[in-house]
Amino acid sequence: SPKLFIFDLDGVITDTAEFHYLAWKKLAEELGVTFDRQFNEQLKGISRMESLERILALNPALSLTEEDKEQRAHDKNEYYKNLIASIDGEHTLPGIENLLKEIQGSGIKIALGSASKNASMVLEKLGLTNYFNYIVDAAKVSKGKPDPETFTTAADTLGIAYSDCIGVEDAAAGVEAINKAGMFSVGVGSSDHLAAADYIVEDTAKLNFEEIVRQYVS
Ligand code: B16
Ligand code: MG
Repeated sequence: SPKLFIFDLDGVITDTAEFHYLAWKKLAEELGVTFDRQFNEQLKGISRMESLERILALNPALSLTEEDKEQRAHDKNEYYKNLIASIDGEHTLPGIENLLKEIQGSGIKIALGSASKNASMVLEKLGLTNYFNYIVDAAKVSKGKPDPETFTTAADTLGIAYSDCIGVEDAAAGVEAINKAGMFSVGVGSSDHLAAADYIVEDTAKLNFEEIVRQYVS
């Protein structure tokens, strides 16, 4: 059986993915760049600066100085923090807290593997910090998803073999990172984006502990 579950944050534990989208959309509009949900899929799991670079690439006529880029990334984070200021446990996605309880109850460790610099704050607001044995956020890794470092760092720190780990992700870049780490990947969302996952469920309500373990073992 598995020894460690590693959860992505945005889009898996809570729907801050929607707030990231709204914050980027506001910033993109200020830059005069058209930005839609389809394009936003490419930003999921990607770091703040890399996301900005991808948005800027939509309009090759734009050329920003490094200083301006820093300012724009900062602005986006301010919009994002305003949007998440009032979130609480009600914002935990369906089935997640119960799943965390079951995993913890069965003696399996739990880690967070997030590309967000705001990860610890969000977990705290949701009241879920106590379920986690370790938190990997953007400050702990040098290479973001799809590099496997976010996930391998969690396993290495807790002393667990990669083959004993299950990663749960809503982003294509995240699933790729889990697969590259040699872990079992669970994708949450549409198979259009997540076809590479070892096991896919439509939404978090369909994440069932016993079923995930069955899929992992088989
Ligand atoms: P921040 P995850 C990722 O979090 C988000 O999916 C991505 O949209 C965001 O740009 C990234 O964190 C950086 O977040 O600006 O808060 O540092 O999905 O890996 O939990
Ligand atoms: Mg995510």
